[in-house]
Amino acid sequence: MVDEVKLYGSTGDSPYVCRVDIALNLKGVKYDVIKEDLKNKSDDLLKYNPIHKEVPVFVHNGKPICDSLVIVEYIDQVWEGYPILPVDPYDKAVARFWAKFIDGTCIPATFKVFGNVGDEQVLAEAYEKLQILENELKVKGTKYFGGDNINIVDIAADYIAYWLGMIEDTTEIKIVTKDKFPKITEWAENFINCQVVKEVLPPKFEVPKEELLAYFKQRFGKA
Ligand SMILES: N[C@@H](CCC(=O)N[C@@H](CS)C(=O)NCC(=O)O)C(=O)O
Repeated sequence: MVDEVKLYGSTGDSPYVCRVDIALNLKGVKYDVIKEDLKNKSDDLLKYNPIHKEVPVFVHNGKPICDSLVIVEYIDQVWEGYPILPVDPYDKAVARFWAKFIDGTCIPATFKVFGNVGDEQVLAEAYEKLQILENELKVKGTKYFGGDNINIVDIAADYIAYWLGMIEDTTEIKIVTKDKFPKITEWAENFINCQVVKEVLPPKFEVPKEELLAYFKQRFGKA
């Protein structure tokens, strides 16, 4: 039987959707992309992800899976070839820990900076979380979080490598500087230049500064 593989993404390219693109590219899986307009979600998206109503949704032979990192793990288990998670149970648990830390702690901390411009405490919190990643890269001393090759931790951090810089450029609020976070900067450069990543990264976006800041303020600003 030929696998039917569909990825519901969005017209505004998302780092969460891109995680799935990277995983599929690593495994060499062919798939169809359905681009959702998030302001006018399709019935299929609402049916497949009724809880969060978000992309990405991955549909494999008619069965939907939601949440980018869950999808990445699923892809790793279903398709052989490139190991996206370590095979050793301990190493796998450690990789999951870091992917979760990046997803649930580091990324939201940076969102808050753009939603609370000028708030020194919010900025200090983002620095504190990113410093943990900086230290981890320093201790590992490898090209990627995954070692010589990317793994789920690098994929989880795609937003930090690519989208964060675009948001910083647009808003003129710089969080990750080479001086403050040399290891993250070096890692980001390596990551976006990794062939399998480069092939699926969306083009740079252009959103007016005011629109972008208003979005972050509304979603992540302190009440
Ligand atoms: N935890 C989710 C987050 C996905 C997410 O935030 N998706 C955004 C696009 S970047 C979305 O679909 N938002 C729905 C909306 O804007 O209504 C994941 O990792 O897949």
